[in-house]
Amino acid sequence: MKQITRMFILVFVVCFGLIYLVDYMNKSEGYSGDNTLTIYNWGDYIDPELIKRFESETGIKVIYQTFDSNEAMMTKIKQGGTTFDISIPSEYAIDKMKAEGLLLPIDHNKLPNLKNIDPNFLGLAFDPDNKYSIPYFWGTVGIVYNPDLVGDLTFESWNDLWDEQLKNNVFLLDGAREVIGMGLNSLGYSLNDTNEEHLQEALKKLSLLTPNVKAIVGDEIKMLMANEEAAAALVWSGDAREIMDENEDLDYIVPSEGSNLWFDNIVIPSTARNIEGAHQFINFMLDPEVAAQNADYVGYSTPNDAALELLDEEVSGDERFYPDEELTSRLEVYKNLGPRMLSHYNELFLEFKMHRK
Ligand code: SPD
Repeated sequence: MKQITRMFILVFVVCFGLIYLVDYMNKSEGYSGDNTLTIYNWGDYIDPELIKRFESETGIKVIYQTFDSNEAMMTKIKQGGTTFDISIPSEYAIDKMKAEGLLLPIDHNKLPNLKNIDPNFLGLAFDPDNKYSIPYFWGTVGIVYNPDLVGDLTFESWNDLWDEQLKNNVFLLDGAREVIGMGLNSLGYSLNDTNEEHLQEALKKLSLLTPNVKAIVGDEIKMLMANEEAAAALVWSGDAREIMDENEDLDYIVPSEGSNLWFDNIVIPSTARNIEGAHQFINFMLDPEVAAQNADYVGYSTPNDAALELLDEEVSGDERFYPDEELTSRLEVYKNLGPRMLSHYNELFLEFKMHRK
């Protein structure tokens, strides 16, 4: 009898253990074994061939998911339940994630290729010792336009987008900081402004842009602009380069009032399970040949000096995408404005979007 009871307890413990394990793995979406690496990246932000190469060189299987804004990415990582090993937030999001304990420290000893990064991209204010983040791509925000479709506009100022010749002919990228920032910059204010009167003024100004806005779109903005579906668009610089590779008639400018200089860095979120694999991936992406291939594929500007040397001079010497000091001095980096103000920017952006409907 005793033996039957023991058997019964053993079977019960094993079954309970299995149920617990399956439940845990289900909750941990993205986790399917030790030798996997779950990457959470912006859409269209890596050459897929490089993922295959990383897998075959390391034997690590990559699980890949994408996001379309820093805000969506931070919400998902905060929710937990997904074991992301790698993500690629922008500077103000890195600062926020650091403050909220959402990032793990990175061991520089495991990154021999870190030496390839231009020192100008290291030690920036949002992560002074690069304890939590390693440079991936950087760029600006500006206007891509089709000279054949913009009447007599020459495009120097943000205010050109408000011109009545552009009725229903402008796309905007779907980003709260970018759109509110454009509104603020067009009025001569900082894109980190937190003065409520200025923010309301910017919202009012943006509402006047509504008749010109054909759509607010995600990554499809590249295909739409290359196919000449609108005359002008608010875009990130790398997307402009990709559009211009597809359609050579288009041009990109950073408006005279100033704009945003941004940095997207690789991080290891606190949800990570494969910390060793995450370091292997970061070091792989820092390899000059890999970084050059990636920059060629996605169109964004690389902070990797050794990779830059491998790029076509036509690309690395293009001041629209590798701006000179004069232009850079007119640019501002987004600050982490704190959770309340960042939510307020999101609310204002939603209000602008609602106004369009
Ligand atoms: N295809 C998406 C590319 C993402 C670029 N990130 C820009 C972030 C600016 N804050």
